[in-house]
Amino acid sequence: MHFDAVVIGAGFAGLYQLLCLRDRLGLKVQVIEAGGDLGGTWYWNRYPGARCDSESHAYRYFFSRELAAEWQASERYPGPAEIRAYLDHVARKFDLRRDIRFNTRVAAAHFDQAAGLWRIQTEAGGRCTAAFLITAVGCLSSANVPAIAGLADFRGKWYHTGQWPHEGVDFRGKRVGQIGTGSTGIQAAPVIAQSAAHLTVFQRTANYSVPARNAPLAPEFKRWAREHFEQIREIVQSTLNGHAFRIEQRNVADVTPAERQAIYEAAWEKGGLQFRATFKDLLTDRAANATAAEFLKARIRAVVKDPATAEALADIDHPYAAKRPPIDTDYFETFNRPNVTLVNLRQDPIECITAQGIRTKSSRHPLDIIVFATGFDALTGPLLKMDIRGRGGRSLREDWKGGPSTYLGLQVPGYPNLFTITGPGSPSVLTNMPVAIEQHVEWITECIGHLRKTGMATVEASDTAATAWGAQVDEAARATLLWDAKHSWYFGANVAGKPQVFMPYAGGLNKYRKICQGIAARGYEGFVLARA
Ligand code: NA7
Repeated sequence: MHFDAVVIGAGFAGLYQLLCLRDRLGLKVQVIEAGGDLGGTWYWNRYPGARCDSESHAYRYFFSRELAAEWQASERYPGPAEIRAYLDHVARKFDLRRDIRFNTRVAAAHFDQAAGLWRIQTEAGGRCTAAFLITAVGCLSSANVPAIAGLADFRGKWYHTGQWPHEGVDFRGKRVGQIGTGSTGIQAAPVIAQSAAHLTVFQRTANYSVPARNAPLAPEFKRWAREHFEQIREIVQSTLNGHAFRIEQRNVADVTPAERQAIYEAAWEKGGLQFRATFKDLLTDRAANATAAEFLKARIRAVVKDPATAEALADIDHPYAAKRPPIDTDYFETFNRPNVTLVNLRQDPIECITAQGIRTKSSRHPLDIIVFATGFDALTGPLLKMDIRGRGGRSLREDWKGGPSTYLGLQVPGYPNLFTITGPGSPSVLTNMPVAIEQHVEWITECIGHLRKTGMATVEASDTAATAWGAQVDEAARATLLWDAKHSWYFGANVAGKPQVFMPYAGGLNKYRKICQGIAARGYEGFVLARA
């Protein structure tokens, strides 16, 4: 079967890409999705406490006012079920399901240079071809289960949060060990602790967290969001990170210490990622950042009653928000429960997993269940799981051995007509994802439309453009404190053997949007367009 375009993935990115290519350009499109239904990341992410950290009035599509008027989430932060219901609504409204094949995983995609098309093969052996191949595989969809010796011997059950059983896990009466205290672990621990007999949290790196302050949305807020759709869209499309709040234009040094304290307290009470937006230099100036870091550490010490536990939780080794900043519901309070223990792996590292549980250097922790909240092989992982081959059989796995090289996170030199939605080198994980996704999908759609109009068959990023873009991605990260947290997954540091390259573009979604627009306006500068 031949298609004009094959899209891999049926989450936010894949659905909108299908809609744009099929209904706006009139192409024959097939979406291939490994999961059993829509949702992408949210199809798999169903762990206890799972919730989006973006606020629901911003975590959605903005391309249709009518769609926005039809659907509103019920809470400040949407949970996985509500996100899936929203995507189901979108799919029904635009009749998308008929072009999606579920339960089908793409194993390989090879560019056939002679025929000028992509040959796609699924794990089950299905084949098809396409002029354009678009990956909408998500940035955080390839689960990272660390290779800890002895896991195969463990007699209890273990789960990774990103591959959670759909039927849920019953923690009642169970001794649970949770490894990982990133955004996911911080969401999961309070909920697991409510029903488990005992929860042991294994912490390698202490983390900041600000209360999410989730709550049902008040009718007045919902009305306001409905009536201010255009204004909210204007904000998400013009801010650095695609969220529906602007970053304050003051520096920390512009205010007195008392004013600063009051600003942090107000942001703490308000809750959410907006804490980051209190001052414009929080992510660029070490001294400015230290004031936020101290404020947050003081909060941990004030909440957590046991001094040793409080100290281990507040002993944070990186600037605030230099790693992805979590938001929580009663995370630090959870350590005051009698059934919760913290193990500080910096002092007492894991030696191995045994049949009975986890053995650290100084003690044994008998467990019935281990929860791996250990994150993802971010950005490159989902792409490199597939055997992608470009011109002359060159392989993406080989080409990216030293780290990903892309032009704008949209294309890879040597791989004509392959587009990577929110790929490495784009703002992606540093943003409110649906807004970054819409920008990419619309840019790709316009690019393919341009090729069709001008009778061109292929578009391919040039090597020079990709090299220059890589330097810009590096430079943008170096200008921020994100560069200081070398052990973050932004660098790929969480996956053993992964090259240490800062992957997302940290220059801001607003700036990036203008760069992409300019490149298209200048006749797709840096791309080579060719006839068949
Ligand atoms: P993260 O942010 O990568 O967090 C993973 C956590 O697991 C983090 O605390 C890691 O510690 C810890 N980890 C990973 N491997 C190990 C081993 N081997 N031993 C002990 N601890 C380990 O993933 P999340 O799922 O929380 O969040 C991912 C994103 O999803 C999030 O940012 C949102 O955008 C949504 P480390 O910090 O590496 O020392």
